[in-house]
Amino acid sequence: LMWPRSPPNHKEWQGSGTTAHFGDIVLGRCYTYTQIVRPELRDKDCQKIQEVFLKSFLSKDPCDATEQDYQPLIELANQTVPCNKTVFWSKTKELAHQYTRVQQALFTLENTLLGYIADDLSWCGDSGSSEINYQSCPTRRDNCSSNPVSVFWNTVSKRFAEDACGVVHVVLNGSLNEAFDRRSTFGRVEIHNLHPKKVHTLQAWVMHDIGGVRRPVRFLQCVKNPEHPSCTSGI
Ligand code: 2NF
Repeated sequence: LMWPRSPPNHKEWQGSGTTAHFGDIVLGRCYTYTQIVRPELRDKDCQKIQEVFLKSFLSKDPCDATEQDYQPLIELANQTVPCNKTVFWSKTKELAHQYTRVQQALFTLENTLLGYIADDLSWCGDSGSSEINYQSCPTRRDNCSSNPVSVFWNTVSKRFAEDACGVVHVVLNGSLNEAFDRRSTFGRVEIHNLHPKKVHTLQAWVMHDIGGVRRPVRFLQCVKNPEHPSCTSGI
């Protein structure tokens, strides 16, 4: 007979541990979002969402998280963003959110239920215990790219992009040498999961003077969709 291992009291991993009061924050943010921010979602079951979120990573190896781990959570949240209202961002988090705070019909991922709940939180568990690890969580420095947080963002970002339709927008940082970074979530995941039959235009807003440095534009406003005649320019 094996007792579950007690949580380590030393730092097992290099990253910071699960955010203190993780479960309460998830529940509170879920209620804030569904009751106050988007009351049309008031019938969502936040207790269930919290339970399913915790189940998606507890008692599992935190270097072996998978997209499937988050499928039940994604299905519970089941939120549709209207066509023409999706806003991606890369290295422009503050600015993009300032913009969607004013333009409330627009949605970044963090303006959807799951993005709102998880933004800036950290979480992980352990395969040998059913406890939350508040001490430390693995990162890429631990040679652990399939950690629960990274896999969560890759999975929900992919789904967010797959669901996008009409004209979609991306806010990029024109003060960097490369506003479009292929290694970012936008460059690695989101752009590759837009459906050409649904998304006819990707409009990039390349914002200059972020951080006060102006550099030449290297990115055009429209990604070509060969099937759509109105879209004539490419990357
Ligand atoms: O934390 C978020 N809210 C978040 C994280 C990852 C991805 C949001 N996203 C979604 C958003 F919806 C945007 O459309 O992807 C887009 C932004 O990601 P990006 O990688 O293109 O932009 P960055 O400014 O380079 O990164 C944004 C934040 O996400 C973290 C990164 O450290 C920064 O704090 N991040 C990016 N990739 C990962 C990853 N694989 C990541 N954190 C963990 N694992």
